[in-house]
Amino acid sequence: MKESVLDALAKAYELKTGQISVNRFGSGHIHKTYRVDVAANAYILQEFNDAVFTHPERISGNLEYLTGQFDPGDLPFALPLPITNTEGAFFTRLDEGLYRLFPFVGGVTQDAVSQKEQAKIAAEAFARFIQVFLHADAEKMEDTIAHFHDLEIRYQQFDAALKNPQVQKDSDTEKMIDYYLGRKDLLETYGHFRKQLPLRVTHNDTKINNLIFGENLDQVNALIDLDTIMAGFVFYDFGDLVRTVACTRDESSIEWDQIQVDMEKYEGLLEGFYSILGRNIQGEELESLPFGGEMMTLIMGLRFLTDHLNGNIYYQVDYSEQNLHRAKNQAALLTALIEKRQAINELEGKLRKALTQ
Ligand code: GN1
Ligand code: MG
Repeated sequence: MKESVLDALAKAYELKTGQISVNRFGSGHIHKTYRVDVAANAYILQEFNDAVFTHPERISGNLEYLTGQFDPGDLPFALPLPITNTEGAFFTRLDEGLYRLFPFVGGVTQDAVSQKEQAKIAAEAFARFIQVFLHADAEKMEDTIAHFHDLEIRYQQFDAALKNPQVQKDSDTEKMIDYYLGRKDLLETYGHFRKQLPLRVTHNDTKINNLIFGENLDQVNALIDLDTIMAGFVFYDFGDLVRTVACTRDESSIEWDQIQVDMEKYEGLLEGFYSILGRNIQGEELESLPFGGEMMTLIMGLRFLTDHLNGNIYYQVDYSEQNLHRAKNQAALLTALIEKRQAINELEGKLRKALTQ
């Protein structure tokens, strides 16, 4: 990062002067994230991706609305908001781009969990987030990315990319295209739940590395990546957890034949969600959760493949085939989830029944 940028930011946030060190941090696919150490203070600095989030003011508006809707003491973990600059704003615009600064929260982030108990703790945290805003008016939230989890629109974007691909369609790509076209049947269930279920305030990016765990992995210190908080369905948040927790390999793995559903961790997720939300939301919302696992895996795979066809214009990649590989990974997980659909539904039914006994 350029020294002039650092100097301007240090002024904008009135940082103490002294030795500054800046290092790339985390594994997010959208913003560029750094850990900044100044004197004895640590921060997270983000070069904000405003090609993806074209309305940063909506993020600020949503967070300001939510701040008035809860007492931080109601949650057993932090929701770290950006630090305001000298003008009182969450974002700082420089010629080089848009930046923001967060307090650094210590702890551990992981791309996968190692046992059921941790899956349960993760699910409890995201369920508490939904619970604390159940009384808020989800309609007051603005879409920070239009149609973010809209499966119909994501298929339309995929179809558009297919008509005008920016890469050679090799046989691997063709296979993936056929795979995702073949999953359009999930649109029907999606349409059904969308008509039936209420909109809630949801996080919408509940992948496991958006939690900061305590050193012993037995508690959550903070829930981060708050840009996609907007109105959504409960099954979105449960589904993204399934996608990143209840699987035997993480999202970046290329060991396709090792990708399976981990039923024990799946059970941990259901237990965690139900222990917090089981009595607060509707029966059909609970029933929709297993569908969320399939749907969120499908939509991510579809988005990765669409980006591959578009020439990697959305997600950060380390190599040119990475989005295709991510799509292949998600396809393997989706296949495994569909194969286990009956067993998963039985598990969900059993836990839902236990709530009423
Ligand atoms: C992106 O920023 P990050 O890496 O937490 C993406 C999510 C995807 C995820 C896949 C704004 O999240 O929707 O689930 O990558 N965020 C946005 O890993 O597109
Ligand atoms: Mg993230």
